[in-house]
Amino acid sequence: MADKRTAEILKGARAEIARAESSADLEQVRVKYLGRQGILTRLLRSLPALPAAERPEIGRQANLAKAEIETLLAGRLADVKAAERHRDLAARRPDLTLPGRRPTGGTLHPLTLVLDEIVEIFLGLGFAVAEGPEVESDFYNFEALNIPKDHPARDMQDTFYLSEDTLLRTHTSPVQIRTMKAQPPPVRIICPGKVYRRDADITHSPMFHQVEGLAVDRNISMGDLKGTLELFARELFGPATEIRFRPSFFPFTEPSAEMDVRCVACGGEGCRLCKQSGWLEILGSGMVHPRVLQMVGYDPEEVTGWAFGMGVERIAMLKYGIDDIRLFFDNDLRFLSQFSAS
Ligand code: 2NL
Repeated sequence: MADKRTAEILKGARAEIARAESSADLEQVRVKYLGRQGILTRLLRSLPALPAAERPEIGRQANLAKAEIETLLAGRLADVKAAERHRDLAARRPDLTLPGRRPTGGTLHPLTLVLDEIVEIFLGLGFAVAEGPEVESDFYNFEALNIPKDHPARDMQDTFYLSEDTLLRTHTSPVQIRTMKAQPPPVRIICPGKVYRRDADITHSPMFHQVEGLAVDRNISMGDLKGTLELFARELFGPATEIRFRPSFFPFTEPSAEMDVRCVACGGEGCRLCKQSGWLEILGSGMVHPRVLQMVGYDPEEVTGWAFGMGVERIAMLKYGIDDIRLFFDNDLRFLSQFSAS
């Protein structure tokens, strides 16, 4: 025979569990029936006071009721939690109208910027760009440039040799030799590219960049050289840039001259950058040595020419006030991202 009180309690609990909308509601129901002062708890606690004949059956039914309520609470709690999660997700829909994260744009390497600028100036003057191999023969790198066998530049100390006769070019002059051997005068070219020397400190890198220029034609004079390079300096460093030429020596030019520009840091006052001289050396140049012209099959009685060479790293360091050449090759974006075309 079903106990009326247990049946009532169970009926009430089933209805309340079914109505519960949240985990908080369910907790209230649990406390009401199964808590320390809960209705069913109190019934179970009062069993010992019942007549011995009724005690087992009422106890059995009360325990069954307790088990059912626990099962119903757990089941409903799972449903309610799932519903709560759905409501939460619906309330936090992602905003599909938010703009995306923009990819950061790259910048040109400072050496590329300076190299391009130098090349553009000479393209504007009617020069053509010529390129050639970085692995060269002794002939193109030294012999054809009138650099004798015992010259210090040929030393193992300064040149990367791959074999007795092959090496990494130490300047871009071999490109000019190749161009002259391949075509008759006139020639007006610039040769940008990588060159290699066994040297490494804050102003020297074992690989660096050079731009050399060459003009060969009838009646080419030192005056053409000075005028061209003065114009170049004013395009690169500004229209008021002062220049000066100093006598120098290279085996492949005679006469030879180095060109200085007014110190970009102090304007000529004298400072650390220009070592108190007020001037910065930016390139070497000269009239192409007659023996070099002969070696490529040109007649030095028919044509004359001039040539120059400059280090791109050195120009970039002066232009941007960079004091350590290694910054160009460390690939540190904190350094590289500071340069942009202007
Ligand atoms: C420097 C000096 C120079 C040349 C390079 C040259 C090339 C040929 C013939 C004659 Cl094919 N000369 N190049 C001439 C004078 C100077 O470079 O300080 N470079 C960083």
